[in-house]
Amino acid sequence: MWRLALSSSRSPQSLIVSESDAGAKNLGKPVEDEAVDKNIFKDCSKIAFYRRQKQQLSKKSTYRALLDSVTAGKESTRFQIINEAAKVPLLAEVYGIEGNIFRLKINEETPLKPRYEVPDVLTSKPSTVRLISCSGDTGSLVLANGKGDLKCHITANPFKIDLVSEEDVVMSINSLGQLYFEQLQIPPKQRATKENEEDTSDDTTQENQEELGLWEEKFRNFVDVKDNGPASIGLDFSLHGFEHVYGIPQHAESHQLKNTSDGDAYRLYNLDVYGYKIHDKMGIYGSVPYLLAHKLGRTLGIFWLNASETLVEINTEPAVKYALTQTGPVAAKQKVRSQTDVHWMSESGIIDVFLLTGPTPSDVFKQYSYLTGTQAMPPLFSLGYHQCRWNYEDEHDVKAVDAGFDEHDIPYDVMWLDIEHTEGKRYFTWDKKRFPNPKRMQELLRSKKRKLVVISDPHIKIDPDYLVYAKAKEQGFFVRNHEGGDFEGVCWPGLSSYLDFTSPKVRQWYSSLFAFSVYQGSTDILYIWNDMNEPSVFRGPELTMQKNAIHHGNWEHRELHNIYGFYQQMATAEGLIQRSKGKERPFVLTRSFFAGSQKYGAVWTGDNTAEWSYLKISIPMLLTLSVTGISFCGADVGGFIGNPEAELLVRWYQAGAYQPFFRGHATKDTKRREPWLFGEEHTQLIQEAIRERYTLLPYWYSLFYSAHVASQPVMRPLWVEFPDELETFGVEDEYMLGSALLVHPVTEPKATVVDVFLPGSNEVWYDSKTFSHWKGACTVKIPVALDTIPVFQRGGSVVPIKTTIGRSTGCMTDSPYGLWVALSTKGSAVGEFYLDDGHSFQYLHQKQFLHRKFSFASGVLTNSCADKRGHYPSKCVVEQILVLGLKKHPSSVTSHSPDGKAQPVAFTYCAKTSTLNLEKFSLNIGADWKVQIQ
Ligand code: NBV
Repeated sequence: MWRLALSSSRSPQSLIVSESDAGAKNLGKPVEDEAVDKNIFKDCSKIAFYRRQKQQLSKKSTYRALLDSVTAGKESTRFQIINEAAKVPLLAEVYGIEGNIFRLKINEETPLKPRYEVPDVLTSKPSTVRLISCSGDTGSLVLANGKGDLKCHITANPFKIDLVSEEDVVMSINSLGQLYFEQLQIPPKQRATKENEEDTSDDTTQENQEELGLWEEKFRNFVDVKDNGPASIGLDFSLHGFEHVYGIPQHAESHQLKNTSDGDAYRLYNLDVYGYKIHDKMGIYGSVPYLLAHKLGRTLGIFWLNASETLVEINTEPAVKYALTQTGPVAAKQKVRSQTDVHWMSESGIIDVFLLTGPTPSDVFKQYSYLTGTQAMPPLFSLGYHQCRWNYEDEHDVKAVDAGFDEHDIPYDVMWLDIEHTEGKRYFTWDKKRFPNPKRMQELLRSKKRKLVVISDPHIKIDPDYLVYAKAKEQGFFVRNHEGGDFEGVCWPGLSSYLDFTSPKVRQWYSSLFAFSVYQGSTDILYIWNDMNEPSVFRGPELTMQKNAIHHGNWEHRELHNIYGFYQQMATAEGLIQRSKGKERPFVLTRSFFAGSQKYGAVWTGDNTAEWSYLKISIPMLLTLSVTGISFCGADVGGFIGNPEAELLVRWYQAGAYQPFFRGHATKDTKRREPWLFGEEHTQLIQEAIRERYTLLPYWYSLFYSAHVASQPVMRPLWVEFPDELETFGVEDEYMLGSALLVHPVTEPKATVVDVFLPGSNEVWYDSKTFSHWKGACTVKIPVALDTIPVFQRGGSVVPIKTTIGRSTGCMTDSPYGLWVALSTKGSAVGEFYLDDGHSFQYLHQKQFLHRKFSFASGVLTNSCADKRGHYPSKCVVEQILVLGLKKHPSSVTSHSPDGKAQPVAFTYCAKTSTLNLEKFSLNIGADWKVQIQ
């Protein structure tokens, strides 16, 4: 049984209150500027299944495949594997999946009871392709995909699988013999009663029992009683020729994964870590058990579909090794192929792993989204700027802040309300004193085409008079404790129960709470934020739920911990869709997430700190999320904890304006920091940064469309765009937005210059402000003042922009467009543009969208249709075209409109910067036209 921790910690993690405080107003307040108390959280040495695997693996008992057991089914090829320790063989299944994916499943053939297989993550049952079994020798089996260019070469003894692509072994599985599988056992107590049937003698001492944590595991004052006993699994993957691996968010770490030393694995365990430490591999709010590897000529993915606590060890051996020569004792250089070994370990479940074979980064993105879905198409407003604070106090405060934006001519789209807007942290209610008339407040926002987001956490205050609680209680919708009662834990409202979002019935019911008739005071401009859904449980072990709490289907929490938050966001998004009768796109921000969360909305990086180092690490953190499918991600601008100085705040706005989810947020005890509170100069700088965001909205929206339909991340590490350039593989202080813009945010105080790496020997790059240009494959020193945001446009691209900024995205619907055409070294450029109504599903169901293509070649810019299926009438015109890199002063510029009319276009040309500016131009964005430059 679990006992409560008596936390002696003074850290912010001790938002933990004494029992008597539970439900009272003073729920403990964060202690500012205090580092994370890491003792609250486990490191590897405190994790029993880690210790067991290490201990057992050192004994080197290898598995062998029983190849005479092979059966080739319609979907998969199955065979048994066994080692001396295993009582019965395991069943291995290899599947070929459409799009050059292999799936390997290993489970017990007939476990004592079913083991958890993660549901609801795969978008649909992946289509299998038949694998052809080619003759191996007696000790091996070769399975090939249809074309025969990809093969799984299975060696019987010791059991190993090589993934072979065109005769090249790209990956080996279990070549290090780390396959580990704890088969379910009868609990010792029951075993003892069956004395005669089995030998019950236990060779392990009490001490060793504790060390192994088989049926019980202690941590601080908590005891985890494990009814199912040990059930952990593990497997190793050797990636041949790979030195660069990425992914497995969420960690406050570098984009490129680091080697782990013993006891320092990347942990995937969703936890609420206030002010998390940076450059640390501890688990924070979300988990995507998906790793990418890249080398020249190939990108691979390993998707480990398991929702229990997971650890990942990485070991990269570079390409050059020193070895003794055979002829003498002198150390000599010996060229060996580099290799990265990845070792996955999970507490329970089965081995279910997808091998994504690429070969390009773009192929791997498609393969992963084929399995887990693409980024949801966000409503346009959600790409604008969001203003949040814990808390905007009352309606009056909201009104004043909203007005502040207009007074300072700063666009913004969304006002956010944190937990204090509710009646005693009862979600779906309003504090009557502070927010007596929520509809009136929303009407005010609506009048400026702005929106409201309010918070809705998964814990529900235990209060029989609270309707949400009463209904959920009555229907048995809460997670249960080990003893069978409702699980109770302390969170913001005091003693609370937690909705069991893993149950489809609970999700359906929760979704129904968002109906306008049920959620009093809500209107169609209100959207949702799911916080604390790791789930966060004050005074729980590691501030989360006991692992032996019970969910729908009688599954223990340990089986599915990492997917709990995913389900809440799923139910919330569904609720918002339903309230509009299926018409409107939802917007839901979640703190906790899992593989596939991209289908339901946006993710942010939680409680960061107002320090330069946190601004800096936001880039790799977001890049990692982006390559693992979650394009709509951001970090709290300004840093949630603490008070940023004006310079840091300005730099953070500048960086945030170029990150996908753009929200300013601050914790309770910080000083107010609305953009206009730092003096005129800084107000203007922040205003400019936000306005740049709005200028680029058409580009952002088009990129999100490409993420949605073509699986390409919005924010891309350089290696994704330049996969053949080694120099890009480790870059994480700059990145690409789509394929056209390179952004290098300033993340150092008092910077006067930044070193910007411009990749690609065939590329030319243009400074987006000064229009200076450089050939690629060099590092340039860019002088920066406080108003500089280093952004470079890649030659060969066309970027659509808005030329007039309004108060919010909604106010800009009819405003004109501009095109930034940056010519390549060959004098050409291409780009795309996507538009729809910005809020409904009509783009999907009625094909009401506009997808255009711009191309520039031989002096002619053409606007043509990129997708004939789409139709969307737009009155908007392109009124300005800027051509960068035009070497020659044109003699004339003529536009050719759809009706065949040719008209001269007024232009200015600057020889110094080689730029041509077409103004007073006016042609419909959705029409076919040409502009000829002579
Ligand atoms: O709801 C309050 C905060 C919220 O503002 C923040 O963004 C979340 O990450 N929430 C965490 C709970 C309390 C944090 C101390």
